[in-house]
Amino acid sequence: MKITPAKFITSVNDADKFYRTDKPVIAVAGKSNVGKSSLINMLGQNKKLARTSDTPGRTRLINYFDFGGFVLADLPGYGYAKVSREEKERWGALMDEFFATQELALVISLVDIRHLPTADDETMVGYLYARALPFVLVATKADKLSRANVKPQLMKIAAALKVGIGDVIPSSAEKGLGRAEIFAAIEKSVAALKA
Ligand SMILES: Nc1nc2c(ncn2[C@@H]2O[C@H](COP(=O)(O)OP(=O)(O)OP(=O)(O)O)[C@@H](O)[C@H]2O)c(=O)[nH]1
Ligand SMILES: [Mg+2]
Repeated sequence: MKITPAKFITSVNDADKFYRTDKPVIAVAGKSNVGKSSLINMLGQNKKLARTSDTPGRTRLINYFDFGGFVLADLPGYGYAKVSREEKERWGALMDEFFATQELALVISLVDIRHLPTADDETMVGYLYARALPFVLVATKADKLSRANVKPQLMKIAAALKVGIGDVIPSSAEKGLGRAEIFAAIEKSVAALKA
């Protein structure tokens, strides 16, 4: 697959405006502050591609990025306590529309490697199963754990989400860890789409 320098395409907050393309679309999902935008920047090797923030809830829109052979959609995070009920409902409606109408090659579902998955993480993965969407789990911020703790923590996360340990890719946006494995999962999903 040809990988060209990644480029921002558009931001949308409305189902009418979901980006339509012939390229495979891959969504990046996860709770607020888990590191979705940072992961996209790591994959694109450009720290200015997607806006990251220490403040959770930074990405409120769906942001699309062109990676040449595919398009990544940076989804607004879930589980951010400080948003109003209306905002949560708006988020839920937008996500339902997104998963119902945007054709996806893969969902990259992120969890924080330091913690057991939250109830919202479990809901997200359950939703992916229910919709029979192809997905891969990425455990972010692996640089924050000691090396010895990575594998035991991956096992706990895999068990909680009822997937095999091979289905959880450890990553670190800081260190560039997991980049090759994530690209391999993307390539596989794109190939499956064409088969
Ligand atoms: N140490 C470390 N910090 C990370 C990593 N990935 C993200 N962060 C930090 O975590 C914070 C949140 O990262 P973002 O990429 O903005 O998270 P997000 O999931 O896009 O958040 P929202 O857009 O608010 O949903 C920032 O302070 C990042 O620098 C990582 O792999 N290692
Ligand atoms: Mg973000």
